[in-house]
Amino acid sequence: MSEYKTIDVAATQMLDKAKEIGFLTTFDRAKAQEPRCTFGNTGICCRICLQGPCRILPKKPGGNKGVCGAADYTIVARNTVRYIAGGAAAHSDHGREIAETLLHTAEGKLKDYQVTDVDKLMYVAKNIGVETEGRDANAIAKDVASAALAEFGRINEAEELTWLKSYAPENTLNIWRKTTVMPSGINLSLAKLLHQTHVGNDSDPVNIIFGGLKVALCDIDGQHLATDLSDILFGTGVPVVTEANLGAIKADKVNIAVHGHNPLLSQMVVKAAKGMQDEAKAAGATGINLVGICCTGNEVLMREGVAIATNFATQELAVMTGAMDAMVVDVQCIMPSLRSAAECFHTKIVTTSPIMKIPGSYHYAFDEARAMDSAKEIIRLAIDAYKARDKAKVSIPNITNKVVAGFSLEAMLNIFKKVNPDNPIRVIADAIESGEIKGIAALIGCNNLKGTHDQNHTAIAQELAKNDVLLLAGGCSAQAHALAGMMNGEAVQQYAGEGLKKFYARLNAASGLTTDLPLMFHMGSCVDYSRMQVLVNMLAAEMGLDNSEVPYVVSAPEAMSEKAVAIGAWNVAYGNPTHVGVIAPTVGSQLVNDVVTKIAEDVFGGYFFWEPDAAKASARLIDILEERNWKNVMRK
Ligand code: NFS
Ligand code: SF4
Repeated sequence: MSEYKTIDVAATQMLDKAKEIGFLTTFDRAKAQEPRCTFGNTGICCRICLQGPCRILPKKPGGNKGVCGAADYTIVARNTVRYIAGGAAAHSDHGREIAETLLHTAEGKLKDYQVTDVDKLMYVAKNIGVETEGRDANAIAKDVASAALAEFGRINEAEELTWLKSYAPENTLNIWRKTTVMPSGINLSLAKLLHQTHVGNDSDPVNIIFGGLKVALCDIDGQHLATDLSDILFGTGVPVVTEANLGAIKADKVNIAVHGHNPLLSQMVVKAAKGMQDEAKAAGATGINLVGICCTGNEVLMREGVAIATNFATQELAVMTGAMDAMVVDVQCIMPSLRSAAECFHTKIVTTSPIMKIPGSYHYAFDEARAMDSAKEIIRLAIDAYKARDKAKVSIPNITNKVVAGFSLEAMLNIFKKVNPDNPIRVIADAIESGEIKGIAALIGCNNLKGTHDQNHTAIAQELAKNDVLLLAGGCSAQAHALAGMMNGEAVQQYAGEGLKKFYARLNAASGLTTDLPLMFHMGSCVDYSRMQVLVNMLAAEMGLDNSEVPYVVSAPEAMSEKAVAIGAWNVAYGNPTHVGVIAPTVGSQLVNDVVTKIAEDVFGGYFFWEPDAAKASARLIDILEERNWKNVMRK
């Protein structure tokens, strides 16, 4: 067992190296933060106005409320929904950038981008009600992009968000309408929520939570349009075989990591690199090697088969190899400490977004109008850096694992089609109804060093697989499985129960792929989680169930970011039982905690539960699936 809080062997080697050179990593910093302040940890610290911070001190006369009189439930509810606001802002702003790029592409203003996936364009256009008959792709793309952009500025509260309305089942929509959480505009809902939680405004915890859920639904709306429009611009993922872990960094190559979330730049870097191998060779390397970290990594993995270097908690360790020439970052989940790590080596950290700069790092303002040239210039920076690489400082863990990824919903349905050409989604419905598999679990979310890096991700996946649960994965969770060698057909043989093995055998026999299907279907980045929800919606329709009756659960064993909170919240609103592996800062108010873990189920069918122990969490997830199956049988 590693002396560090990680199960990853490559990470352990690099943590040893960090220790040797005296670099304090996020693992050291996580330790230094312990013990945490109980007020903050349980959510009963309020800093919403300058009279704060106010803490709830129940035993002190006058201390059981904040200076303004806010009770624990108000403080906890406000803090929680402000996380959701941060997450929804990040996801939807990402979506807005993609939408603007598609619009400008369709208008012929951006020469380096084009409509790549016309089938997806048609599918999306039809879903959201854009006319396609006899129109050319750019005209349709322009309307689709405009419809996406209209989601942001709409202020007529009688109208509803287009993506939500077009994809969610009628029953679910009606629950949202009845509970007044159905949003009309993304910006409006975000502004309203910040207003609602201002000092001296709403103190009703339930009303505040409903405001938060409305914004969480904006989160999935922004996510969903980001996915749809990224697919249109860059293509929809198809199965790819590649590798994962730090061994994907190559000593003889110019290594460039793309890190962050937005594919607008990383896609260009991948494209540009293909034509620049000779420049790398002229500098003495054998070529250019691209690797991915976090969700930008997932985006280019899905569409281009780029290898995964590592996930969130271990991003600094990619620099520790001494062979990372440039790390090109865009937005979100990028540790500011990368810059200090880079100082130990020759690595260039290149920030590219006007809202994401790191003092002391190299800022290259990415310009979509000259995207290809920008990408080339960034690659040249890396090639220059390579020339300054000190070979004596290079040590790359010799660890990689085979990865089979690229499972957009379209790619999955194409495989199911080989088994059931008329009704592909029936393939899963049959397997559930016959008891071959217990249901589906989505393994999602971040790393959180309150626990051990990747331990619960992998442990829960293994336990669920053993119990015949079909696994979907995304985000840093998917990367955890990939790093650990679980995202391939061999892992099915090693971990799956008999039922799940049979299910896979049937798919493998028909799939026509050159490799066996992996233990979990990697559906993309966190912004792509709508792919999972659309699958559940289809399954509900096929099985004649409400969304909240489908044997489907969600697990974020190491949730960390505000985005993860927003994602969890819309999953609950969609009817999905949602496990979070860290104790949420809602426990400081019994009332709020009960609302999100119990009462939510009566209203939406979905609810949260907090469970840091992998064995207990797995057992509960399996119980939930069994209970839903049992109820569905009884209903017939
Ligand atoms: Ni999701 Fe992906 Fe990772 Fe968490 Fe961050 S990269 S968007 S937020 S840490 S899974
Ligand atoms: Fe304190 Fe109220 Fe201000 Fe919060 S809003 S910091 S509880 S006075």
